[in-house]
Amino acid sequence: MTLYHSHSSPYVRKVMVLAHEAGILDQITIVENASGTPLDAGNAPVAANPLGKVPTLTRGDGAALYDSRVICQYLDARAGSGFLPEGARRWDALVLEATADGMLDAALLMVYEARLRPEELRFAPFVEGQWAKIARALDVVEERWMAYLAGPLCLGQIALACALGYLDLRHGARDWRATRPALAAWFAKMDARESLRQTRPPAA
Ligand SMILES: N[C@@H](CCC(=O)N[C@@H](CS)C(=O)NCC(=O)O)C(=O)O
Repeated sequence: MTLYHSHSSPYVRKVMVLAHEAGILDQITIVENASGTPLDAGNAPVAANPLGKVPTLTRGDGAALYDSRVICQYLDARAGSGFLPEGARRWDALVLEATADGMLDAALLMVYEARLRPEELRFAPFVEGQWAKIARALDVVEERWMAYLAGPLCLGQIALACALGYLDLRHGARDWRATRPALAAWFAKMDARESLRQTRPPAA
């Protein structure tokens, strides 16, 4: 399998953490710096993924898989690692992943607004609206998800850890930990896992 990769992409990191935890990293060949932006596809694998995004995974038979949710489920099924649990926990895992990915989508839009849009066209309420989504999601995790987070590792938890890592990388000044001590404590433990340590993004 070949993974189109970018060291700063939190969605790629989800896939790498899952592959690491599932013990199948050695089955994946990495194509580094394979990303682009909505303005310039750059090195993005557009032939395999018309959306021009990473992560994209090509299988041995040539089929391309995207996005990170599909790739994570594929790798989990292939490895038999059970990070997408059966039973009631399955829906919790998927909702947690959707919540984490939604935070990432909002966080990335904030970055694109600052990086890609000319200064005179920037719209601060749009940026603050994205942060409001993230803040609400963080509050919900702090208030309702801590018991779930104490349970066995799942792909929702992996996605959440990657989302929190990305908030630290790109939006550290917003200090998400200030009013979410339980989540901060969970992340401190999670972030110390070898899979998270091995996939740390380069400093901003
Ligand atoms: N929903 C996708 C999001 C992937 C994504 O947005 N990746 C970014 C890099 S962090 C990208 O490739 N952006 C290029 C673009 O939007 O054109 C996933 O979960 O894989």
